[in-house]
Amino acid sequence: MTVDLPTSAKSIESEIKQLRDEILRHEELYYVHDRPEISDVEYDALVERLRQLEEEYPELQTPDSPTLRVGGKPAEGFEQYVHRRPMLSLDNSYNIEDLRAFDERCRRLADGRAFEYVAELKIDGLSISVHYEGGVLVRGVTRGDGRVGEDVTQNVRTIRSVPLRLKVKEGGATEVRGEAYLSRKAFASLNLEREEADEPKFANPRNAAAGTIRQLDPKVVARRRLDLFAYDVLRGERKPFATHWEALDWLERAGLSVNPHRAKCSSIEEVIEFCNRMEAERDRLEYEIDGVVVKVNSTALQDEFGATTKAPRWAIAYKYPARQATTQIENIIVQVGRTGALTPVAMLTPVQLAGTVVSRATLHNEDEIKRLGVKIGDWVNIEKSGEIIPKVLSVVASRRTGAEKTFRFPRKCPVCGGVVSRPEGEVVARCVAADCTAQLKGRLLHFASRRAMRIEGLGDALAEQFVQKRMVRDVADLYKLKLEEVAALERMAEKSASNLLAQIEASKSRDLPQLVYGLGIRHVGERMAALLARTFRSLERLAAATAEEIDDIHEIGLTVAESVRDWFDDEGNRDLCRRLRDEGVRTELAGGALPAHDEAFAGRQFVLTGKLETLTRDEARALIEARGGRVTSTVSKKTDYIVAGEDAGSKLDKARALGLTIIGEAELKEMLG
Ligand code: 0OX
Repeated sequence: MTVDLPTSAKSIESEIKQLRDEILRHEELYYVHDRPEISDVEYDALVERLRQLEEEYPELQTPDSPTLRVGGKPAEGFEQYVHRRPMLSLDNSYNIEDLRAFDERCRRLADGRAFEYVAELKIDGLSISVHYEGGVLVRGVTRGDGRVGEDVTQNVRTIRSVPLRLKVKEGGATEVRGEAYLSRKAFASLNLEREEADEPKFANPRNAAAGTIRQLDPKVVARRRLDLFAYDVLRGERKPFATHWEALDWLERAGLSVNPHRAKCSSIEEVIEFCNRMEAERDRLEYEIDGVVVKVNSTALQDEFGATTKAPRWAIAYKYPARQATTQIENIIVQVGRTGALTPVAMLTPVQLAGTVVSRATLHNEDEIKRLGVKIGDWVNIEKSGEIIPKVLSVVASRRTGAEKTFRFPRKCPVCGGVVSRPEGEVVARCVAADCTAQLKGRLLHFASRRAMRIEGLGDALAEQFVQKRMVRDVADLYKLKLEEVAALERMAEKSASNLLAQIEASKSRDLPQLVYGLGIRHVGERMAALLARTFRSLERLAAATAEEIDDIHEIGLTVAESVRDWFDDEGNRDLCRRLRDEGVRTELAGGALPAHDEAFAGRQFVLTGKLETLTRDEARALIEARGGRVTSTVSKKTDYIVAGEDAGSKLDKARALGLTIIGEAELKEMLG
């Protein structure tokens, strides 16, 4: 599209085009080729610059602009979409005999004609169809029941390995099908975040991917970093290539990510070899797979073989042996974590599973026990996937004897007998007793953990004794422990007691982010703690901050802000902070004194408004923050400087009304030196 514009605007148009091409090139390098040339920060800066230009010149925005990857508003729900050609599922095979039987049927159907197979990985995600019109992404749809899916276009746009414009010339309608998935890394970091935020974790990457694609807020989807491996292409309802192999090549040329582990095989023996080879590789891959998909290469033969209502006759999934086992539940216990959350755990008759002996499996929560209908004494299927704790999948109903006992979820804390509360709409039940020893033990262990105050040697057994013997009532008491009393504990020699005290002493100089994280404030994980610490620079200042001031921090939302405020509003917690400081625990951010001219910034609040001449808002923010200043979005009496650019609006008026110091970009730059 060309737009008639005056010459200066023409140069804007060319800048926009250049930026767009540059961004697309970096996206492809990063997401498709895994070979980034620039840092995330540089990439974000490019996208931000483009977003600003497009905001100013909306007529220059194009439907394939990378800025469209995020920015959509949360959806109300998803529209249904009828697939032009059904998205079939796959017949499964679990052993080599099944594969040979599949081969025999194919050979019978081919009736003497020679043919090849393509073997490719079966990615453990969910199938998605992506529609392009004239090469531009117009729609993304879930598989649904195969006939009708849901329109999740906004979410599919956030997948960086899905190009918004195909790299090859394409007229008309093209449909790309593929498997959307979360890499192990993205899954682990998502679950870590959820754990820190006290939200239920996803059981595996597939569930996480499925939950993510149906998220109503595309911004949430964008953060979770879904990926997609393409495995099929259609034009209209037809397959445009003579072979599947060529289709995969074309997809790659079109800029999609196609899984590199694939093989053209001229016999089922070669397919079997591929299956075995990849099984050995399986755990080294960056994503989870559940087997291999075997497809007849020739699309003409595929059409001839046809499909049942459910699955094509020309393809089969060879599933790897599951990481599942069957065993008996001997008991169900309920653990109480540091936040008071009650987690039911099945104690199992030990069973060998994927290389380890498993004797417990999580039942997550009360609703999960109901959903599974599980009783004590039941035989159950359990699953272990990746690094996560084994979980109970289902009850083997046929093995019931009638002797199984119904499990009653406790109404009182199993450790302290305190009140258990489960607010409406929440799945997690919590002990709300302030003096619950299980919570205290959990808090001690969290405080002492490696990423918090790193007190080596303070493990489960010791924490248990400290709590039971009432030697420690909160984390500050750790700093009051005496050598004699620690040495007198079970299995404690003088030497290890003095080592422990040395560790506790050393923990006093951990930096503020570790301390804030160690306090175990709900919703404050490691990253949030670091942001809070770097912004407020001392525990005292953080304790005095209003929820609004905390919410003003870029990347921190209201839930966290309110949770922090609530925590510090508690008199007991404030007292705890005072005692920590009195014991000599560092409550100021380390990093040395700031250079003299930074006094102008340290601890000062800035508000940016209007359009600055040369700096973007993000650049100005970064420069101010680097000097220890703080950028907030609301003008208040506490604002030290308001930096006003062109077209500054109501914030400037408010600043004038409050008599605040108003500066321009030039003065800001002068301050920055
Ligand atoms: C996967 C995958 C899924 C086409 C014909 C029926 C299934 N999970 O990686 N599906 C297909 O193929 C469709 N291929 C795959 N690789």
